[in-house]
Amino acid sequence: MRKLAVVGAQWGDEGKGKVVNYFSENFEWIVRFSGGANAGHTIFVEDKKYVNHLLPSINPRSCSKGFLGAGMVIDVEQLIDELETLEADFPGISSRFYLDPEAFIVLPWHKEEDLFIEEMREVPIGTTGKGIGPSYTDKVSREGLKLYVLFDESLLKERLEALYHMKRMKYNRDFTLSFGEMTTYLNGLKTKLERLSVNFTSAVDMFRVFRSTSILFEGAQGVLLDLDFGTYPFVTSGACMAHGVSSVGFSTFELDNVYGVLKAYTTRVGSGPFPTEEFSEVGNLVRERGKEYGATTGRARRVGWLDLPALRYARIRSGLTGFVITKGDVLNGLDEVKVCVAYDVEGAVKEMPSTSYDFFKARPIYETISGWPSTDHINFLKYMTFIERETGVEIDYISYGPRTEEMKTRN
Ligand code: 2SA
Ligand code: MG
Repeated sequence: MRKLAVVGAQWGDEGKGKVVNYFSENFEWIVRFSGGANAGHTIFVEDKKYVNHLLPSINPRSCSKGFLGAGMVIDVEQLIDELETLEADFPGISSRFYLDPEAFIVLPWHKEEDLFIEEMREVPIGTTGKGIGPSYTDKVSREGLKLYVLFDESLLKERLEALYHMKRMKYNRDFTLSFGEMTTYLNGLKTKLERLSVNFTSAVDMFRVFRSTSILFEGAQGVLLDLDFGTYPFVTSGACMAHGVSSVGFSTFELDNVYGVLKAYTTRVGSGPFPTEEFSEVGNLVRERGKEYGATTGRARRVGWLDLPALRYARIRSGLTGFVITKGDVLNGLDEVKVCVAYDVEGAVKEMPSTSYDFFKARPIYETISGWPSTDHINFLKYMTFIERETGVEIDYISYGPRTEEMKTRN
């Protein structure tokens, strides 16, 4: 049965939610494998817009199911909010979501920590403030709380107490919620989750089911924000590339396709290198037209031209087998469009950065091409052919608007 991964090919916000939602009809399971409520995946059901931060972008109208894998960090309160929003329109939908009990919990302490660590940084990363970094930090340093602790009273007490102790020692400060308040808070969330009839089932127990069914793996953020291969340290703390499927028990060799979602231009939220950033009026125009504001934080996104060296890098780092291009329509009507074809890295021309550090030193070398009045126009077709030739990856699908149905195959 078919296995497809959809990942962001740039710095996130390429339109993965919409793309996943388009494909979701043909998949039994939609699986999120990394990240947390820092993501903002927008889907439309008829005219109504839903922004999911944690829930996989299942199609509420079909019978597909969603799985939240062990590589995720889960803000349980946010999860309940999202479930309740969907429940109001699709009663019973919670029972179509499954959580791996091995996933980590994002606590209010983590969100608080996220904010004050940002204040302490000489150059803030521009995080979403959703507690992602601190929660993954606790995971790696072995102080984190996995979801299963919610269901064992004495274990919860033991782990929470140890964590609270560590945090207060480490930062020499108090947190808004005390240890006792946090226990009450988590017990309240547990009761709500039980009422919502969401499932707790590990990927181990899903092994057979997952092998015999179709799965769409829904990536979060984009390759260039990946903890290992993005523009470190200006990255998120999770896996943004297809290798993240290993946390659900899959090898990337089991994937039939890895689609990179590619926006016809580039955006980035937060700090860090962005070689093709455009500060001119055109940049502002694209931001307004493309509604380039964070789906989670509402922050204005930085906007720039398409960056081919970055895409070549993304292709190799993430083993992309195809592209889905989005938002070409946002550039409709521009006389000219610039494309970065190579970088000047300290005087040397490079087609592709060798390491993530090259992004910090890169100056874009542009080619200017003619714009298009609509995405059906020959100039947009030429633009796509140019991208394909220059990256060696075919564009298989074209999205020409925010709605799920506004999508067609390339040929
Ligand atoms: P974090 O919060 O620790 O993951 O932040 C670290 C960096 O990762 C960036 N990041 C994102 N970039 C684009 N889109 C994201 N999701 C939201 C959206 C963001 C929003 O869909 O618009 O609403 O602001 C996302 N999540 C994390 C972040 O900007 C930092 O650079
Ligand atoms: Mg987004």
